Formats: sequence, C-alpha cells, structure tokens
Amino acid sequence: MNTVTCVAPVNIAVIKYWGKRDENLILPVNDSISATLDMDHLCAKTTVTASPDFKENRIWLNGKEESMQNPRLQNCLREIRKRAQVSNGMENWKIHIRSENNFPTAAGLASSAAGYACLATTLAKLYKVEGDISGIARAGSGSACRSIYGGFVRWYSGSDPTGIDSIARPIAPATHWSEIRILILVVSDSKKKVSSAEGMKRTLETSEFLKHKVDKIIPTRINEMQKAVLNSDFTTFAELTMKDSNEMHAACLAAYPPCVYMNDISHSIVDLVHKYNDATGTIKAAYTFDAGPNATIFLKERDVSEFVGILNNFFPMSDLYLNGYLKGIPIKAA
Ligand code: 2P0
Repeated sequence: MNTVTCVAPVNIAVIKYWGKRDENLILPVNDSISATLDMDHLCAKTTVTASPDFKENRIWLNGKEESMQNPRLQNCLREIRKRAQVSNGMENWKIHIRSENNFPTAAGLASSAAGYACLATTLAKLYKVEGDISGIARAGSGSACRSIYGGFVRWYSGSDPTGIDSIARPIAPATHWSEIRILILVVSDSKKKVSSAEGMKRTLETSEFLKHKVDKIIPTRINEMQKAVLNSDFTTFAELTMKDSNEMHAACLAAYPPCVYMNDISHSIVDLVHKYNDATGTIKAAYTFDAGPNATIFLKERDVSEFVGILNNFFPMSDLYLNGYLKGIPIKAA
C-alpha cells in the first residue's frame, strides 16, 4: 500500500481566464495572471492511497463519496498515467482519493483550482511523475494550473492544438512583493447559479464584448500586468486588476441570456473601494470578483487596518456575519 498527502493553495486571477478555445482539453482563449494565497486559511488537502487490495477506484470530496466517472477527474488520471514512472505493478492498483477544502465549495472561491492542483500534485508524487505538472492540473480545471506555483503566476494559453504549450509559469515569488495583502470578503457561500464552465461557454458564444476584450484589450494588458508585478507598481497593478474584473463581468452581462455573478453587496463593495481611493487621493485598494458575488481586495499591509476599519463601518461585520453575508479573512499572499 502506498499513500501520499499534499496541500495546494487557492489562486485569484487579476487578469481573468474566461473562455475556452478547446472545451475537452481545457485550453483558454487568452493568457491569465493570478496571485496565489497562502495556505493558512484557504487550501485543499488531498490524500491518495493505492493498494493491491482495493477492488475499485473511489473518491470522497469533503467526506462525501462522489462518482469516479467525472470526465475531468478521468482526464487528470489519464494525463498522470501517460507520464507515470512506476513499474512495480502499482500502476495497476486501484486508488482511493480523499480531498477536503477548508472553505465553501463552488462559492466563487476557486475551489476547483486548489482541488485539481492538489490532486495533480498528489498523483504526480505517488506515480513519480517529473517535470511541469501544471498541464495535468489544467486537465481537471483550467485555473488549477496556476495553483501549482506560489506567488504571481501566468498561464500561457499556448497555440498548439494538443495543449502541450498551455502551461503555467511563475512570474515572481510572493517574497518579491511581500507588502501585498489579500482580503477575501465572503458575500455569500451558497453555490453559484451558473457554473464557470457553462458561464464561459455562453459568454464566448454570445458576448461580442468578450471577443473585443480577448482580441483588443488582453494582448497589451497581460504584459502591462506582468510588468506592474515585476516592478512592484501597485497603482498600475490595482487599476488593471479592477478594470479586468469589471470587463469580465461586463462580458458576462453581455452574454445572452446574461450571466450575473455579482450582487448588490458586491456592487457596494466596488463603490466603497473607489470612494476610499478617491478620498485618499491615491489607489490604495483594488477589488476583483470571480464567478460569484465574493470580493477579493488587494492592498498593502500598512493599509489593511485602515481599510478594514472603514469596511466595518459600512458593513458592520457582526450584523452582516449574523446574516451570513460578509466575513473578512485577512490573508497574506503566499
Ligand atoms: C480565473 N475563473 O481566471 C477565472 C475568473 C473564474 C473567474 O477560472 O471550466 O473553474 O474548470 O476550466 O477554472 C473559474 O473557472 O473553469 C475561473 P474550468 P474554472 O480564475
């Protein structure tokens, strides 16, 4: 019997992935860039055990048994088997997979990213797979390839139809920009109405604005963002982060029927951040929203307590927490 356990972090995109050029291979229409969170608060933990005594492959997610027939899970296993380096018979043993998140699943908090990054890492260790494994994580969920690395990470869309060049690469470790802090405001932990996969398919098929964003905005912006990270230029980083989030959600609203992920509380957080920045006469905070109403706020360490104070004033934690709306978790970039 052989057992391996790994943990993997959540990542938050500052230039978003939204649209696939190949649905089966999970190849994106554009490059994306993310920041990886540290693992104290949000992470996935996966244990895989292989045993000659197991009769079948089985998987438990957050303690509940799920089907092994999930095509994305099968994609990951297929990619691992192609590169497995074990020849002691273990490659034929059945496996049991147990994976847990310490945060709400499917609430727009990139649970699949941490989950599949963790699965790919754990399986790679078990089967002694060497080299870059971001492509294996990508086979499970696109954004998972960025969770293989810490710090700031770029996922290159690649151009090869096989997906061989659609991999993630680190831009800079978190230590490169250690004053950055990330605050997650959990507006709702309920499951989203339209999954990311369905939302991005619909947006790509019907939103003219997404085509404009991908063709005309992202090619320049992705390099500007990478430069802002490398130069630790917070003003540019923050402005590009907010614009990219706004444009992703504008593209979603321009889908037919529209995909609506942000709610009234999300919009009031956007207003608050802009008012805060206007009042301070500089850009001190940036928001970004994924496929859900929860906000991620980027700011510098020295501004966290001031911003949280203002946040508490406008969204009294106790009230909103009691109503299950808003919960602040200050998190360091990993
Ligand atoms: C991102 N999101 O770049 C974007 C921004 C959400 C909004 O990647 O179909 O779970 O598994 O490849 O990676 C969420 O989509 O989608 C996502 P699949 P995924 O982080």
